[in-house]
Amino acid sequence: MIMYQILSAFDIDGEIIKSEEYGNGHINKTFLVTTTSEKKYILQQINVNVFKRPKDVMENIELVTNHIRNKEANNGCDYSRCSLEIVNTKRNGSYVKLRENYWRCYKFIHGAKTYEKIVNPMQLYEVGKAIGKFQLQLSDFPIDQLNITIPDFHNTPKRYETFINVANIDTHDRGLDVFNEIKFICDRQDDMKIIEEGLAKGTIPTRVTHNDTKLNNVMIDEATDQAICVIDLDTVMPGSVLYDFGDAIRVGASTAVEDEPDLSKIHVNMELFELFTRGFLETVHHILTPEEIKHLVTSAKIITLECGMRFLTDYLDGDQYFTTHYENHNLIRARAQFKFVEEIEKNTQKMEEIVQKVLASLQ
Ligand code: ADP
Ligand code: GN1
Ligand code: MG
Repeated sequence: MIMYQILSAFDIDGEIIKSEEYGNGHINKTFLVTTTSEKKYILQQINVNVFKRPKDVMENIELVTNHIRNKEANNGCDYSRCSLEIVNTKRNGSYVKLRENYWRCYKFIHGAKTYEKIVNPMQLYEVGKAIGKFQLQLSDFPIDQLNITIPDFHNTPKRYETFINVANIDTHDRGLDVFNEIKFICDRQDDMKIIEEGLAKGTIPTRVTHNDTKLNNVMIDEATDQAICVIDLDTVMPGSVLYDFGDAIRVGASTAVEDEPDLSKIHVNMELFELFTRGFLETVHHILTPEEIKHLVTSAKIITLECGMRFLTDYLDGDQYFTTHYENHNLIRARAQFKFVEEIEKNTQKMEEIVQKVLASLQ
């Protein structure tokens, strides 16, 4: 059987008891594998439609997780929980190719879980600290060693170009129904350039960044609610720390889930925004430049707009990129993002004041 064949390629302990689909990621196919040993494993089929070169992805993950572990070893961290841990194949590789599919295996991070929406506000303070810590852990990582796993991943102006092309071709005849959403995006075209222009000019530093810091990519301890580590390292690449701040706000500080169909439920939760900002800035304020600090709130708007635009692009393109669970799922997701953008626009000044208040308390 295929699952046995795949799992038997990896150096795992015990016999397989069961394998079940797991988590709510939009990209890879994830399975939780239970064995007769006390260890559990995460088995993933890497999405090659998204990651054209799985080898590059795995090279990055090996480098980054080793770097984090070496650093944390001196801080007495729990080896099995401070980062993802790749389970090698019996031939000492980090992944296996079987019938054109690529598979990898991680040790299951025990005693922790991910959330679609937080249940205790302090969790978001912890998530802010974890995302800041990830930045510090990799601040001395040799950036040139990283493979570019998805070119122009957060190049929002390029994403806009792609969106316009897809909307113009409209292969699935869906464009007429989303005129308002298309207009919403076009009206904000100028806002999209800020981070990319800053990176290009060098006014915003290029750093090693995670690039996918939504809430369900952070493991939270089940007993203490502390954030243990950031997972889903497929898109660790050179970028701006603003993407990591903004994307965490997009989901973490919302009053609703990412695909909430009832737009009246979607607002910025100011308490959560403050808690995340506090956790994050407490950890990294000393390394951030004034230009980065200036754009923190804007970054949440840009990345939410970008994400909504990507969902809408995929909707117009026939739902080929993101995993969807029902018809129109990408459209619902896109609309929810645009509502969150509007909410940020309404509350920009309040959010800026919170950033300044948190910074002042750290001087
Ligand atoms: P995707 O790229 O599809 O988002 P992820 O790598 O984020 O896939 O994994 C999907 C989910 O599986 C995560 O949100 C998390 O709940 C769970 N998960 C992934 N890796 C581990 C791990 N090593 N230990 C425990 N849970 C994990
Ligand atoms: C995807 O893999 P996952 O579900 O953590 C996507 C992110 C989006 C996010 C939106 C490689 O993240 O860029 O922001 O969905 N990952 C990739 O929920 O495209
Ligand atoms: Mg994920």
